[in-house]
Amino acid sequence: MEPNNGRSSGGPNKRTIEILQQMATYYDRVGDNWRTLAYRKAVNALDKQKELVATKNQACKIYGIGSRLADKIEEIVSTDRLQRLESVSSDPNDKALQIFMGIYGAGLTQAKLWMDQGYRTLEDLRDKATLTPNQQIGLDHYDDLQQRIPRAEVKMHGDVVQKALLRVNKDLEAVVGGSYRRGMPDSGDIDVMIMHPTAELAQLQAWVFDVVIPYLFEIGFLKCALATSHTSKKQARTTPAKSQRQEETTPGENSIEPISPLATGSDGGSKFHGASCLPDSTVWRRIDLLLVPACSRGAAMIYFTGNDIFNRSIRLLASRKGMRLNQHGLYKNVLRGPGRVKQTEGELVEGRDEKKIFEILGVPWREPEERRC
Ligand code: DCP
Ligand code: MG
Ligand code: MN
Repeated sequence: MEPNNGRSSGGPNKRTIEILQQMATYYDRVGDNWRTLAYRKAVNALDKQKELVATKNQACKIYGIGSRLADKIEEIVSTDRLQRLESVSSDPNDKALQIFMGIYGAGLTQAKLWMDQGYRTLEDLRDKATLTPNQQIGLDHYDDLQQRIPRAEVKMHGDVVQKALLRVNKDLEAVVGGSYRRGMPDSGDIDVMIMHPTAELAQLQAWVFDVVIPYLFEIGFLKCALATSHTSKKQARTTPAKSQRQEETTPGENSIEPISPLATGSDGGSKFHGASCLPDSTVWRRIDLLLVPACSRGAAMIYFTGNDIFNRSIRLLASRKGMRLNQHGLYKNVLRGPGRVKQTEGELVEGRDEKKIFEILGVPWREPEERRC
């Protein structure tokens, strides 16, 4: 197995990947899920090619690349540029929109609203707009929160959480998931799963929400809560751009439930979103804590390791086999009505063991580093 950190390897299609990646980022920003997915799939597919893919014909033969994308690949290779990308990135309104959407907590809708009110720059917002407390934080820490976090620093944030957990119970564990667990050299945020060999959710909530999080605020590590499933709905409504997108479905994949990380049901909450800062630093980072009951450790590991595309495909596969996979477990005998809409929860087949879930689904085990699509 070749070690691959999930970033483009610098192979023969490096330049094409670079440009397609920028298109994916653009579509992601403007909330076009379907194109984002198509571009990301093409990036992943190209990254695996050992030779330069130069023509439409060659590109079309690759699984994961459709004919329109194949056209774009040919354009990039033959002209070293992509007109579509240049037109989107030179439109001043689009630039303002992208800047606004870069504010943590502001999605497309909010960004458009600001545009409609005549604002075009961050200074406009600072001076003239009425912002929610979270938007204010997003604006004040705009540059920090935009930056990717180096792997070593992600680990240090995880270590702070781990230390705080040990003060409460010696078996509590902080496992850093997300892009970090997939081996990426840097991350957009810090995703920490909080687990214990036997504790169920209520116990974890008591430890984490009542003791650990207040302590982490006290020592100045946690700076603010941005949205948490534990607090009132009102606070959780300031939804980060990422999760807004998660709630939408993609054409052709509407048979799986949208992945909604803030969904709580009646469990009283199992997530905390906020910002954290290391003792000797002034840079605020985005941090997500996920409380994982012992019975769903494996399912949560899969969910919180991602990536999102891998999660979609493994969930779709489960649903095709009459099962259902979510962050709590793998369920069978799920009754589905028209449009494959779920009608019953089904019976839990496996939740604890990540490998067993793969096995039951008949999916060969994939190391986190390989979970890219
Ligand atoms: N997740 C998902 N579907 C989504 C969003 C997230 O299944 N739409 C899961 C998979 C992700 C994990 O949650 O890996 C953490 O989400 P992040 O948004 O933090 O994404 P990553 O950690 O993968 O990437 P980044 O480096 O941008 O944080
Ligand atoms: Mg992450
Ligand atoms: Mn996250």
